[in-house]
Amino acid sequence: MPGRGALIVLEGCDRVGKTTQASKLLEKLQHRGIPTQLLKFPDRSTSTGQIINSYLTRKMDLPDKTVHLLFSANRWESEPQMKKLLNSGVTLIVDRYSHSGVAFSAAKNEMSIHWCYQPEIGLPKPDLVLFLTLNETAISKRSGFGDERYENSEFLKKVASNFQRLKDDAWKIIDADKDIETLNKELLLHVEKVIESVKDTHLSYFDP
Ligand code: NYM
Repeated sequence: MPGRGALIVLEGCDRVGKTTQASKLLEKLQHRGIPTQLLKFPDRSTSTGQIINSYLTRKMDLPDKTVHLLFSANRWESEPQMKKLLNSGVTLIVDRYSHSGVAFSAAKNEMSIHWCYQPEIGLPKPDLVLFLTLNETAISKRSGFGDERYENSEFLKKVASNFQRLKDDAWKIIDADKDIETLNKELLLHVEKVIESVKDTHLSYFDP
């Protein structure tokens, strides 16, 4: 029995390099023969994902709580497949997950962190959250915002402070102000250690 795969999540504010790092991790793990798949939330290809995409690109308005629950439903759509893959030994590298869900929605002031967390209860809990950070000067040197909702500095400051309140033992805070390869090597060390340490354990779930 190969044991179960690890649930590894990349989190952090916009433009810190999560997507680039996630695909590099996938490439390296697969190259080493470790069964791995990449997931990204929101998954804009599903039925809920298409509504979320219309909302983010300002083609549609929706009440804040509705959108929050849609982001969560978008994760629940993948939950059966995630469980199946993890339990069959596939490691999942996930670009944003429940923590983005809570940190972004709670930054709107309409909903508390506690309220935002409730629909996440029961989803598979990450074995490792790689939280990438960048100081303001480094962020300003990277390519600019698009025009999706949430892409403004004031809002993202609130998101960043919410993220700080969500940290737990599974988190590694990583300074992302490094070249792509150096950063990837650092992440890979954490990822390989976790893959090894969880393989004979049960998957855990977000609890109340
Ligand atoms: N976002 C992402 C949320 O507001 N809630 C969520 O649950 C998730 C997963 O969507 N600004 C926000 C964060 C981003 C936006 O994500 C789109 P991306 O990674 O830029 O496609």
